[in-house]
Amino acid sequence: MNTSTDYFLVDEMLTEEQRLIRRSVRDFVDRDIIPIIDSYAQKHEYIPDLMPKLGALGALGPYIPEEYGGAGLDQISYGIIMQELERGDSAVRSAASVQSSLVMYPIFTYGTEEQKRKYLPKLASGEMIGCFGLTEPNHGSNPAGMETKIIEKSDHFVLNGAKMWITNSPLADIAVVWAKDEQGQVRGLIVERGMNGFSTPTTHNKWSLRASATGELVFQDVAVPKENLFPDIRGLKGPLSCLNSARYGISWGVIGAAIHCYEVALKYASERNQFGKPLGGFQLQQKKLAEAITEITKAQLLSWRLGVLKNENRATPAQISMAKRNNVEIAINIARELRQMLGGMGIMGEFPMMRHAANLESVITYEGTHDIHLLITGMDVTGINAFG
Ligand code: TGC
Ligand code: FAD
Repeated sequence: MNTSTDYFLVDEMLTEEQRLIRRSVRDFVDRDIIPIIDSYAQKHEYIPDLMPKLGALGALGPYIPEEYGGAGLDQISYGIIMQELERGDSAVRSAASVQSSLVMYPIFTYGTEEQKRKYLPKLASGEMIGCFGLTEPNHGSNPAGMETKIIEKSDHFVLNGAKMWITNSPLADIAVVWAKDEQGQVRGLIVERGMNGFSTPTTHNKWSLRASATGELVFQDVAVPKENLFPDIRGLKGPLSCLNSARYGISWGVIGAAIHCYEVALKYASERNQFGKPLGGFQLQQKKLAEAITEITKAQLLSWRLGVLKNENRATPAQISMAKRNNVEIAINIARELRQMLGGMGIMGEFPMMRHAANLESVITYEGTHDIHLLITGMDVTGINAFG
């Protein structure tokens, strides 16, 4: 019996440091997440103190330089961390990837030196929690239509508008917010909890990512000091460049969810007998397992190669879209197929398939829907924009 989830020995392409990182994050997830995650997901509650624990692990802003509190790691290390966290739960990976790719990345890339020194070390340790506001009630796939606005005054901007579906918003100390200025250009700014007119209502009743805190960002004449603006980045490429980093991390993350489902199903197949033999002895069940490990293997190779290109600054947005789209699709299919393999037990909280499958419904929707990523690939190969 070959129980490896690394069928093509991707491990051998990792450095010693990357293997150590994987080990330490996997140990953390096995010890601190897997035993409790079902209960938090069932209660629809966020795991308390998750962010400081992720900070202590080095999982927040892993590729941000050490002088700003990050771990100064490469992109493959970042991907491996996301994979191992999502083996626990997509909500845990979401919390880490929003903080890393959507909050620390823009502050590091577009922020002033003062902004970097003020926010990055606390975000890296998990003492401070951040969120990212791009999506609005009327503008999801098409963020260019955003209505949130800033108006310039002498020493501050007045911010009005609303963001919706924002991961971490109910817990956040700061929000990286994208809004249009009076010239209609998209600008980025840091809004702090406690600013008058800023509130973060929680979104209740999700059937997916139940251990993730999701909410809105509401701005009613919020006075944001001028020093909180990202000074030089203008246009949609500001937020979209952050999505490149997060989507790349998701391409790795979802492999972790698929691996967890596969590990559990393979074990179950050898232990559960029907018709006098283990489930694993039936061709139909072998098909499910064989196809799952094949797709996991292909996804691992895709993300590893994308990580190499990212390390060399050569990964294109279209390549990232392809990897995010492919890997989320294989992961959600694996979760659904392998749930069936457990029969009735597959619907129970003791087993992770339903939770992973339900989580992956969000993952296939956020950071660009499955359709949007297909259209990005379509536009790349034909040169024709089919969005409008
Ligand atoms: P378009 O005209 O194509 O581009 C506008 C400008 O942006 C540049 N650009 C990019 N730059 C960097 N990275 C990318 N991926 C980029 N894609 C485009 C482009 O070159 C152009 O630059 P310039 O200098 O000419 O101004 O833009 P469009 O309005 O036609 O929209 C394109 C489209 C539809 C692909 C884009 O808007 C899109 O990706 N839509 C999906 C929206 C989305 O993904 N939202 C995610 C919200 S955040 C989230 O979901 C977090 S979940 C977190 C969690 O819990 O883990
Ligand atoms: P819509 O854009 O209304 O799309 C509806 C359907 O129409 C989709 O199937 C879509 O594929 C399809 N569609 C849209 N346009 C086209 C087209 N041109 N051609 C063909 N089909 C099309 N956003 C943030 O800014 N920050 C966050 O932290 C964040 N976290 C999230 C957490 C969760 C749990 C969820 C569910 C979402 C989160 N989002 C976040 C928002 C997410 O990015 C959006 O939900 C997503 O981009 C889709 O937007 P929408 O929901 O408005 O769907």
